[in-house]
Amino acid sequence: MNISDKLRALLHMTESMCVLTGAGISAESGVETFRGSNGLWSKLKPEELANFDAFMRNPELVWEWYNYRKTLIHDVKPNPGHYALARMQELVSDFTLVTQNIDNLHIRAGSKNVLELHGNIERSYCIDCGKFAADVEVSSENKVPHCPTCNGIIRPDIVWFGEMLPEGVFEAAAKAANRCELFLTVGTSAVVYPAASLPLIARKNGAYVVEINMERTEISHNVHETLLGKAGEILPQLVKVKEE
Ligand code: BV8
Repeated sequence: MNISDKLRALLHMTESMCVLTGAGISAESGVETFRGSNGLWSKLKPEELANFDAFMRNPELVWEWYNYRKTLIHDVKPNPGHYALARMQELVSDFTLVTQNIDNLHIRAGSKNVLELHGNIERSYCIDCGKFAADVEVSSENKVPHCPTCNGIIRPDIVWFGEMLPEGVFEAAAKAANRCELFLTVGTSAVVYPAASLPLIARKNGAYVVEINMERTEISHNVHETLLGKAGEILPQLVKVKEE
């Protein structure tokens, strides 16, 4: 994959970068994406599971699904794409990493102050008193965890469809997109809002917007460059250029 002169020059000089990641960056760790041919949503409909009504109708089923995903995630490791972004954060003074992923792999790779737009599968909270629950154990005996303080139902700390994003997180991400010189959108199909509006905010602010994906997406016509390939192979090359 050859890096354009424009991107090479920008990588050398920029001190303000914002990166948005989606499920594609975790694909090489073995975590299924959502909308790929054998992705998670090909078997399930988001409306069936990833929404509050579905949870209240059948908390056991939704917890079973998240518990299953949690065990999958505990068995995988960050890949070179995650590590490259953690390294890039050390090289760029104003660096913001925004993720739609809930798999905690950026944090495990060493990235700091990650803006988690859709929550994190390692966190849960009580829907009645709001208290955060430490790592909840879901088992055949305890299919729906309850709050030790008020006995309310505990839910995964994940943003479901139709739910607001965590207070202030999207606003911080939009600010970073609005001031950065270089914006990377990595491994996302860019169909979920408001996350998918971030590359467009960056473009409007005059940032150079680069998409890294295995295929073209909904916003490919709106970015300056699309680098087709694996995030785990392309991102380390961008770090190498930055370190030149
Ligand atoms: C909200 C949590 C305000 C669950 C998720 C109509 C039009 C526009 C918007 C809407 C609309 N109707 C409703 C909305 C809003 C809705 C939305 O955007 N819907 C879409 C689907 C139309 N958004 C919301 O509801 C959001 N909240 O708007 O609040 C509000 C409040 C009340 C009422 C109205 C509005 C909340 C959105 C959060 C939803 N939660 N998941 C869970 O994860 O279990 S979304 C889900 O999709 C995941 O979180 C995921 O992060 C996200 C995006 O998916 P991607 O990460 O992009 O993954 P995908 O599989 O799609 O793509 C992977 C890509 O990687 C592919 O392009 C592939 O080619 C590429 N790839 C694969 N391998 C590699 C690779 N790339 C590089 N290297 C590789 N190796």
